Amino acid sequence: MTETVDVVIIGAGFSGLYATYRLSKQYKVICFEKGAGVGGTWYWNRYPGARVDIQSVEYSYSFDDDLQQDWKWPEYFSAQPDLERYANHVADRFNLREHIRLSNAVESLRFDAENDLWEVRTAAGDYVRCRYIIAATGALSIPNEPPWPGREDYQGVIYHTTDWPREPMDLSDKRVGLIGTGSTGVQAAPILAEQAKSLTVFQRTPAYSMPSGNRAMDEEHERDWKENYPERRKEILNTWGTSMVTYGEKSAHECSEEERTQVLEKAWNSKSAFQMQVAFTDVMTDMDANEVVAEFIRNKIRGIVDDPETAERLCPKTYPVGGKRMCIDNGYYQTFNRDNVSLVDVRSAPIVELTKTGLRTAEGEYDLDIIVMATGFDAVTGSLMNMDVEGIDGIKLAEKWKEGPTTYLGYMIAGFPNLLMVHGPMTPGAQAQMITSGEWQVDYLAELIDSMEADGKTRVDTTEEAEQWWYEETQNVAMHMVHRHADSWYNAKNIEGKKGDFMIYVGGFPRFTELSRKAAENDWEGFDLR
Ligand code: N01
Repeated sequence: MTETVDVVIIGAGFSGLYATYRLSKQYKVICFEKGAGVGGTWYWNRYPGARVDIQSVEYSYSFDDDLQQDWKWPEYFSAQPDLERYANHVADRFNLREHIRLSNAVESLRFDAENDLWEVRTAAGDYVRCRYIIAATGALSIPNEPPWPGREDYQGVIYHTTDWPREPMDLSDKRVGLIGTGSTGVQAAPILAEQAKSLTVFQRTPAYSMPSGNRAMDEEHERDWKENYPERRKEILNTWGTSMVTYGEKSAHECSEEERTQVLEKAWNSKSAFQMQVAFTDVMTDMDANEVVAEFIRNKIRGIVDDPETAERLCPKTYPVGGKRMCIDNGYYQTFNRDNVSLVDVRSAPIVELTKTGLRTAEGEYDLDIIVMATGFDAVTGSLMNMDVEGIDGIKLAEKWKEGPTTYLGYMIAGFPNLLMVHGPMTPGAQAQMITSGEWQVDYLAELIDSMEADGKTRVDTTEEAEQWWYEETQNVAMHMVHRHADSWYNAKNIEGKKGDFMIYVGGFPRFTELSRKAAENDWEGFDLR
């Protein structure tokens, strides 16, 4: 028998869980989840050291005051098990499991234009028809594994960080190779170094990272947040990255050397990587101002790492601070002072192939028992592109997006009516704290659905003109920001062969929400309602 529901939600990560909560109050909802548990990112990413890089008092749901008052975070920056526990608690507390089907990946979506219904087919054989799809598929779900030759010859074990096994592993007699030094590699390195016999870090581009200052939650801090949640949550929505910062009031050029150091020392100890980006008014728009911050961080690295040559190799010099997601670490640079850790530069001598016993770079061979790929993700579009999605007139999403994604405000794709996205391409993505910005987007989409229902509309699409406007806004805003000088997953330049347009909106969350609200208030301008 064919099931028909109002809304199918794809993904039971933090946004999908909230969408399930929000929409199941009024509508018949099914949420399909590929994993065997809820939590999305925090279900899959269980590599050693996996931990959130925003304080948990902020990186948490705001939709239910009892929840935010009751829940106790054991540390300032929660580790993966605590975040997964939180996701499970939310699923249980709000009875969401009755709507969620685990281990059930959506394989295809087909729009039936005669009836304004989507046909959803899943790996477990479910076939469901629904009026709306909410794709909460996550920006970072499809692993990027560079196709080095020789993989089948390698006799050790390879793990991408997102597929780390659930069972504990004894690494004490293992020679581990870690490829990649983005946020993931920077978190994994210190723990792998402690656990493994040896750790070789293969670095192509060094990261900017600052200390998290993580520690057990202190009662005073927790009480302060819990007493002030309503105002703080509101304030957060008005910050560039939906995370609490204190905006610098002066340009870096207006400050004396002494003032600059004072401001930057404070930012360095602030427990927020976004703080470094707003320490002066022009860090994210002026390359010279940015260089002041960059050199401050390089000097910190030089001060931490004992071997001057290694320190210099760890210093990022080819792109601006904040151009890629800045990292926040628990002893990353200190790791390179250990006797069992070495750093290999694979920019000057790239990895050529995997061998029977390890890997070969252009300069030498490395024997490794385990290779950890912290090589990032086919970000933003990967998960939707992996499904067979067919819109009006048989148009395939893979075909439409083959040169790169286009969307209207990140929520909709022209020709794919009633398919709504959270954290879709050209939303602020990880340039905003994902739980809060996800809640905001879900509320916005729920408002759209509610208004359609109230007006008796059955179809919402967008137009190519609206997509073109948003494309230009997204690319233009990036041209005013230092992001344009960095290759990263924000502009798809982390994956060979991609066009390199910005897939992340870097104009800040307040501007994104302002434009979204303006569209809603102008009778859903840019949305084509029928
Ligand atoms: O991925 P990345 P990530 N040869 O793409 C390297 C979020 N996150 O998983 O820079 C050699 O940033 C690549 O080198 P290069 C956060 O939003 C959050 O680390 O391309 N190296 C780079 O060093 C983050 O931005 C949290 O030159 C290769 C690394 O692999 C996002 O996830 C924790 C290579 C990939 O870095 C992604 O972070 C973790 C090759 N062929 C992640 N290909 C928290 O909240 C790639 N690399 C804590």
